[in-house]
Amino acid sequence: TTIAVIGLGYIGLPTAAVLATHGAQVIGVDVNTATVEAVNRGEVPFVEPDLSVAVSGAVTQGRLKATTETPPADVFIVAVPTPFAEDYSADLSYIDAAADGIAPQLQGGELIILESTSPPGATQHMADRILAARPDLRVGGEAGRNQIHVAHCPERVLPGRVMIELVTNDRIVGGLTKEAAQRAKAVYETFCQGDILVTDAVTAEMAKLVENSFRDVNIAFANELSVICGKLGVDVWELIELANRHPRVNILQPGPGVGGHCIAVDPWFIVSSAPEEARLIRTAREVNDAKPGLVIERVLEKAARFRSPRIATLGLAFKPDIDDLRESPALRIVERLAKELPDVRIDAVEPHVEELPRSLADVPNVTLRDLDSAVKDADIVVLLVDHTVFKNADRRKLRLREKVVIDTRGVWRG
Ligand code: SAJ
Repeated sequence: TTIAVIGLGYIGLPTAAVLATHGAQVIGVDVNTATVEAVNRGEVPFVEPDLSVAVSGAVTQGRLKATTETPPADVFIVAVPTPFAEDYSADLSYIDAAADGIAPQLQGGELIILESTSPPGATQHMADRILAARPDLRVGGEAGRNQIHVAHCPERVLPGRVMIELVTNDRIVGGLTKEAAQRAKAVYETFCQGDILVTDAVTAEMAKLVENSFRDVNIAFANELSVICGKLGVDVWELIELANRHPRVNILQPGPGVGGHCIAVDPWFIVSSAPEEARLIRTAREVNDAKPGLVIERVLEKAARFRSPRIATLGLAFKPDIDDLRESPALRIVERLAKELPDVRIDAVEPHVEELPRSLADVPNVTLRDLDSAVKDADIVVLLVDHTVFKNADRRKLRLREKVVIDTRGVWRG
């Protein structure tokens, strides 16, 4: 079988590599020529444990190659970004571009799988777009040469564990037709050890969005508790620890906001497709999005007590022990603090990166420094990410008692 994987990003490239390692002939397609060239050299343009070995192995064996033009194939897997537009609806332009590339290559009989996280109806939308370009083809109906098969199979892997979770997670496969779902199931069975659960396309689209909304709503509950506790003078982390001793209570951890490219985005796809009904999901998003602003207010309040304060901010990543700064509340907080306090020196500590991201690189009052020296010089220490190195730091040596400490993750309690 020849499989074309459209989009060689965080999901497409690992999927292409895993398919190739399990016997398929895989052609990766990406608009970015630098990505295509890197893959053809057997290299990976981003950090993901164990991915490099898989890609270089597949390329050396001649099972994986990359190109900028969509080739003919038996199976097409679309793994392109679906960002949200300004009105919070999904921007389907990358899916449209992928469909436009696939349409002219079809001969009938192919299977097209959408893997990108999508709003309800996107799989049907992609099929409609292909059929508009190819009125000689059809989806469903009697079996025949001019029939194509379209399915949705959302990815659910956790960044940092992609190569493991691709193989071990259960997968949901939703077909526009039953036959499409069965064919897609057969593709994933070649490498997936988890259960493959078959449904229709819209249910599969919703399943992915609902998983991430579930987490978002639960984090919002913890974040709202932290604001209430701030007002009442209660230690929110102690409160949660105690409440979680109840056998049916499991509250998540509050923090400076919710980051990443999934949990902070996907709930909006549900809200924009049912704006009147999705009240709790919308409010949870708003609660979580308000959190960085509340942290900033607290820092400004403390800073006003000093004549010329110096601030150390700990962490820029969107979650612990990774180098991923995309949609990171910590990064946003540092950017805004630097703007609000142009005369204050801010020392940003992020042990997982070697240089400041572009948005901070030219900001004159922000410097990337190591933990010890940044804290030593600081009047105010703001902990934004619960990296293990911060948790394990020797607090006495850092003389934290002499500083104003704002610990948004509760790692330095007690
Ligand atoms: N967070 C908290 N408190 C918590 C847990 C998380 O504030 O108790 C914050 C984190 O700091 C981070 C954000 O939430 O800023 C999201 O982190 P995460 O670890 O919950 O999730 P992601 O974004 O890395 O990956 C999620 C996963 N989805 C679920 O767990 C339901 C993953 O399985 C999905 O594949 C991924 O989204 C995706 O691609 O959709």
